[in-house]
Amino acid sequence: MENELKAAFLGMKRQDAINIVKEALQSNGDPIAILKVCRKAMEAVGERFETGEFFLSELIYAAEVFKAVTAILEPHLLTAPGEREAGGEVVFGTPLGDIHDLGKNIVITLMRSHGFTVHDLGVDVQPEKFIDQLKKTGSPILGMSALITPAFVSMRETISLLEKNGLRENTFVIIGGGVTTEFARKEVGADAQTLDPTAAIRLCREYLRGMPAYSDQKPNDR
Ligand code: B12
Repeated sequence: MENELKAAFLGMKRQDAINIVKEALQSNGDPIAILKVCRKAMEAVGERFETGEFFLSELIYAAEVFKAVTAILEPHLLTAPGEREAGGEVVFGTPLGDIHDLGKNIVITLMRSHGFTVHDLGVDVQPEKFIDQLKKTGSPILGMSALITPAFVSMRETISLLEKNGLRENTFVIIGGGVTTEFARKEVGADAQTLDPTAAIRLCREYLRGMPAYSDQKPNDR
């Protein structure tokens, strides 16, 4: 499936990609694993862009193919309402200078389906806007998604502004998105970094469990 899906993305074959994902789901494929394969295929598209083989138009079209397959995957990724645990509030966005949002939207969808209340600020978000929203909502978690390296500067600025506003100590900052790494996490001063939405949910829950307002949840609520 992996090679076929990659070929469909690289060949800009939207319908092929849709069919492959549908078939994989029908044969009980794990939707998270299928999502990972799609992400890898997008990486391959990015590599061709980097080498000059693809242009911006291909990136745009690949994004459309990705949206089409995630629309099919989404219902399989969601938790049934009855199975939802209470989650915390999260302020989320793509930092200033960056307009990528496909990964951000997936993580937000999954977090909401796992009971989190997510305030999505969209893309190209000014550091001040993140701070204002954190103050307004009292959210204990800030999620930032970055796909281009210049976004590291705005993430760093946002975290500095958190410090200046006395919010840093009580805010769990988690970052993700294709270009982020553990090294980047340290550089920008975030608390956690992952590319895996399931791990992101686990990390946020672990953080909330350590907070007085949330730590009285029963162990089987987790
Ligand atoms: C699609 C795409 C675009 C689309 C975006 C459409 C959209 N609505 O998002 C468009 C065409 C708009 C675009 C534009 C540009 N792009 Co672009 N793009 C890509 C591409 C091919 C795929 C990105 C993607 O959506 N992947 C799929 C998603 C699902 O993966 P993901 O975001 O990593 O998300 C997953 C995880 O990271 C995680 N996650 C995501 N966010 C978060 C947040 C948190 C808190 C957590 C915990 C987890 C998490 O969850 C997701 C689930 O799997 C990448 C290639 C690549 N290697 O990624 C280049 C890439 C990111 N783009 C690149 C570039 C250079 C650009 C442009 C500058 C091109 C140009 N000359 O104009 C512009 C940037 C404009 C700007 N100011 O932002 C470069 C960046 C290089 C760099 N290191 O800076 C890349 C890497 C391509 C390359 N190899 O050269 N792009």
